[in-house]
Amino acid sequence: MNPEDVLANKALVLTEAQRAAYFSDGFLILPDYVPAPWLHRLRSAMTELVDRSRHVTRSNDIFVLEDGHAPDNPRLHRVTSPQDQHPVFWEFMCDSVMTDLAADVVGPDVKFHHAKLNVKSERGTRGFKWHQDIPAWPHTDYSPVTIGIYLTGCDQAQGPLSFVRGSHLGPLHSQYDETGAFVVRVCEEVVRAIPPESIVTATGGPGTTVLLNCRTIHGSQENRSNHARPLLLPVYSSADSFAYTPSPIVSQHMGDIVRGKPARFASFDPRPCELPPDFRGGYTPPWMAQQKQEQRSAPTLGM
Ligand SMILES: O=C(O)CCC(=O)C(=O)O
Repeated sequence: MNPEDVLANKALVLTEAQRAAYFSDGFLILPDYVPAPWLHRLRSAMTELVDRSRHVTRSNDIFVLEDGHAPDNPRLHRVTSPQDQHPVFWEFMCDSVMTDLAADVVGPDVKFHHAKLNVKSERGTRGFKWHQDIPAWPHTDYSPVTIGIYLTGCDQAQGPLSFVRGSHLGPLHSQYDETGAFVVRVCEEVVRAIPPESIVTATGGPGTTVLLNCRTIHGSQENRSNHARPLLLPVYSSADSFAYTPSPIVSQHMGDIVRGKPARFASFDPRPCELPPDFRGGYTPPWMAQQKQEQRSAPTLGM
């Protein structure tokens, strides 16, 4: 569904000014949005999953481990598809606290695509270079929105998300490097052209929530603090927006309608999107692809 049709529906939880800001900036930050009882349940569920990871020795389809991970010191980069691992996450992703918010920016009929929980353990978990999301999971239009929830809050030292204001209205940049590797980052030439004044960083208390359009350039830095930075990241789209490549992250819930009704016709946006590699052959999490690229080339500037 295109933004004009979304805006023809009355907003449910956002003000019209907030919706206008989302569509003009490509992101929106909502301080302390998720209520404390939900945060409590989500953090308990996360603790259970972190406990499950203690005896995992290599990254796998569920847990992406960080350097130093050990049974007595679990260090996680990510839990992939947490909604498939613990029922509380799926209950939350289907609750109106999420689906009404998604509806305000994708329209009343909302479809779930995938989710991850970027735990980003303390003291050294890597950042994520500047990138755009949609080339990893192209859709027939650009309605997909990632809703990011800081489960315990995030300060400047914890590697918060940063966004380039208005970049969703510009071009989609290649996420491949010069060797043809899909590294999920834009090249240095693009990074150098980012006006510093257009960069906005999302910090905030527990429950602070960000809405991120799938075309917006964003990234994050290393977590240098003594605290993990758990960020839950469900992705939704309009029901009439369809992914047309195999997803890098799979879920039993992919394609579920979590609000409203299924579409009978697809929505199309003619702006082109570079295709990702065929993930049926395997998926390298972005940090690993970026790390391999850095090992191949000299250190670079930027995130
Ligand atoms: O967790 C982070 O710091 C970055 C996440 C991100 O940019 C993404 O998942 O697209």
